[in-house]
Amino acid sequence: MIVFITGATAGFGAAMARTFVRNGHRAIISGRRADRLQALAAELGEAALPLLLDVTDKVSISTALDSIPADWQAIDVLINNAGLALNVAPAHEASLEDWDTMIATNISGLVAMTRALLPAMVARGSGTIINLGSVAGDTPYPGGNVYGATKAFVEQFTLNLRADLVGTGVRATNLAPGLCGGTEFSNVRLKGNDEAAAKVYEGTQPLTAEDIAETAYWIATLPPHINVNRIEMMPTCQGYGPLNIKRK
Ligand code: NDP
Ligand code: 8X3
Repeated sequence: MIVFITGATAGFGAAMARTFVRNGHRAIISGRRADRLQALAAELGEAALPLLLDVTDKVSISTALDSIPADWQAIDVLINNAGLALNVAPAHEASLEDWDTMIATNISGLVAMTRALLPAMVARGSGTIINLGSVAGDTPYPGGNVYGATKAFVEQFTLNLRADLVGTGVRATNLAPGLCGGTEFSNVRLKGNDEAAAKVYEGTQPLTAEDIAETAYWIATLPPHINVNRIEMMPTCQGYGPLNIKRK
């Protein structure tokens, strides 16, 4: 199997690349940080193809895809994992630039990658697309504003893919994790404030990147007649809370 992973330079994406390669598959690993890509490629050897790619830049996407060697082009699995949250400010204080970046990455980038790789899967009559959603796509929380909304888009886009792809042999899954530690997610969200990022996970046993990688691997290797439409997973220590009511 050949898996194409966006955002493989850290977190879930790097763990997914390791999981697929460990199980005998090939991984196209992509991201913006060349040094990280080269290090992971060196670790994984010939089973990995590093591709410098910014999902927010259509020229970068087409240049990267055009450079894929012929024997790597039959991509079986696309994992749209590249994504980010920026800040936890309430909507009336949040930066519009942060909002635009989240929309460009989590929505437009994911859509562009899907549109680029989907036709070949349909033509071959098989393929799996796994989109990284989030519990934030279903469950609102203070400061989640645009991040949660981008993940709601990911979920509905994935389900609409299912509607279009029935009968093509191509599968689509929205994989929506909750609290997950050991990645750069909170460091990115809190703009490099590592102390505040560490506090997000204090006193918890969060999911790990390996948990998500194993789940993605399971979804991708199910028999072809099975499509997991959506899967939401949380650490056992996380759950739902009551609705918020401001009392006088
Ligand atoms: P990390 O910050 O550890 O990794 C994010 C990856 O996305 C990096 O490899 C980064 O690579 C890449 N990326 C960011 N922007 C771009 C871009 N413009 N073009 C290409 N690649 C990009 O985060 P996680 O591994 O934790 O998160 C991965 C996904 O899972 C995200 O979509 C996130 O929203 C989602 N998620 C995370 C949860 C968590 O708690 N950690 C929970 C639920 C969902 P580079 O900077 O090199 O480009
Ligand atoms: C990441 C999980 O709860 O920080 O998508 O939004 S959360």
